[in-house]
Amino acid sequence: MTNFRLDGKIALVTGASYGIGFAMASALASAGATIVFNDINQELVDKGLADYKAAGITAHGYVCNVTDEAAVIEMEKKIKADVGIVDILVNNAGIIKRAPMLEMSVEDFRTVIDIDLNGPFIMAKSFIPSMIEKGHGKIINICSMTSELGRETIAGYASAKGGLKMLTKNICAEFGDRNIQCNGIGPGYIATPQTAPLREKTPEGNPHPFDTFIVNKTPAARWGTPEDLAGPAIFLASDASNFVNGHILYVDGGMLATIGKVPS
Ligand code: NAP
Ligand code: GCO
Repeated sequence: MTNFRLDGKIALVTGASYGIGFAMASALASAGATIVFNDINQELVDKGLADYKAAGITAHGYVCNVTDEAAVIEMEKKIKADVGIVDILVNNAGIIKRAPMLEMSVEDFRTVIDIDLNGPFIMAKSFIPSMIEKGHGKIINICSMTSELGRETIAGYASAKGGLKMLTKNICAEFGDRNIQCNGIGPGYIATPQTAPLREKTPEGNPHPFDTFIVNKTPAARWGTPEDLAGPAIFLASDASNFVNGHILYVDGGMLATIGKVPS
């Protein structure tokens, strides 16, 4: 019997006060996991705790910046003492900065790389030893369409997400024989605060040109929702995926399968 249940498992989802992280954490909870999450400040953690409670989920929240190795090591110790050894790590926390490359500061490029790539490295490095000790572990890195495709104005983000795809494969290579499965989820264009600027209507009340572009380029003919990622997250967090490793599962409504269609 294929087991999609997560009863008795502890799942840590980074940056999960809202958005995709919140939706994936809620899905893992529905499959039986105990939910732990972190976010960048206490206000966001408190908001997340209240929203999880409203959803009937007793979550454990921690303030931690994923780019701060000392803080991550401290958080790992606290979680182990408070809740237990983390079985499932979802590296979800991330930011994006949009600017033409020649106008993008090196500082902004470095900041995106730090949060979107160095952060998952620091988190995995800090949590893998206890997974080895426990005899199993699941790591799910939240990649992107831009792990495969470039787009103007997001040089730092695409570089980070491309690197995150390869970090995923490297963790698979180094720890597969320790019963650790490290896979990625590559969401397509999802309606969250991160993409809100791309969906704002024009002053005339018309759809944002990028909104129209994405709907036309996606075979599903719609933006994804955070809930579209629930099933893929449960699959990659569960024993049902124990022989899946180093794989990036694109949840994109079919976008990567096509060059797009002529606008009608
Ligand atoms: P979001 O709405 O911006 O949420 C990201 C979360 O991560 C926020 O809670 C954010 O806190 C937190 N965060 C940022 N920097 C952090 C840090 N240094 N340490 C800890 N937490 C931090 O983004 P989203 O749309 O839900 O996306 C979540 C993940 O999916 C990201 O990795 C994103 O790149 C990826 N993704 C998104 C899409 C999409 O279309 N939305 C598609 C593909 C991949 P703050 O509020 O303080 O920033
Ligand atoms: C952008 C978007 C994308 C999405 C996502 C697509 O500006 O192109 O923000 O980067 O967030 O990563 O998979």
